[in-house]
Amino acid sequence: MQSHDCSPLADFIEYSPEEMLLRSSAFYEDLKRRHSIRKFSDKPVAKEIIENCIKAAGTAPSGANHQPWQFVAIQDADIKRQVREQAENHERGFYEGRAGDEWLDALKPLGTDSEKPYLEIAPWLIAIFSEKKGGITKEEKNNNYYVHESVGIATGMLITALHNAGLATLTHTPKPMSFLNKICQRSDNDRAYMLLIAGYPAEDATIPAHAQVKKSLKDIATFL
Ligand code: IYR
Repeated sequence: MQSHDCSPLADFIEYSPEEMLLRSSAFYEDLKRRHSIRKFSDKPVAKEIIENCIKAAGTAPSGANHQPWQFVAIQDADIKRQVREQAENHERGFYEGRAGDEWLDALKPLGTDSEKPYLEIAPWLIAIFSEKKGGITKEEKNNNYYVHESVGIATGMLITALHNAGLATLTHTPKPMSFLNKICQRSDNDRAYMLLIAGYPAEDATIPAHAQVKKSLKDIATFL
């Protein structure tokens, strides 16, 4: 290996094989309770909880450790209203033709439509952006690498952190999403990646039966 500045791995915790078995199984049981919901309560969620979850997401691995992501956490009612208005505008175009029949058929069992009241009701919207140029510091404008992969991993970790904190989430990708740049005051260097809705579920929140069908281990994994 080329010489480079480094330090010993000091915070690795080695569990016994028994503990690992218990931990892996307990984590699966807990993550199994994560469901995307589309009815949120307006019950407030403290900013510090969202900050901690974003910090957790920010520990994700990334290409050359450039951390090519930006999280814009929105709780301001007026900004949420703008997001809803513009997202619904785009979604109407999508549901009224742009999607095409095959896509609309695939969405039928989820019961989605262009109405997105949760964009105003949920306490937090987190707009996730990927950065085209960047670097190890905020100021750099070098090439970023594996941007999609890196931001995807960080987003997955954010969803997991929010679930672990006790919050329900929904991933939302209005198409196109570029309207988020203006609302969130991000430059052309940023590309809107996903909008996460986070909060408490409404009392009448439901999970579509379709979303509860999970492929079995043998259908998603091969052991060689
Ligand atoms: N963005 C639209 C449509 C949509 C697309 C997929 I793929 C989904 O899994 C769910 C919805 C909407 O949010 O309604």
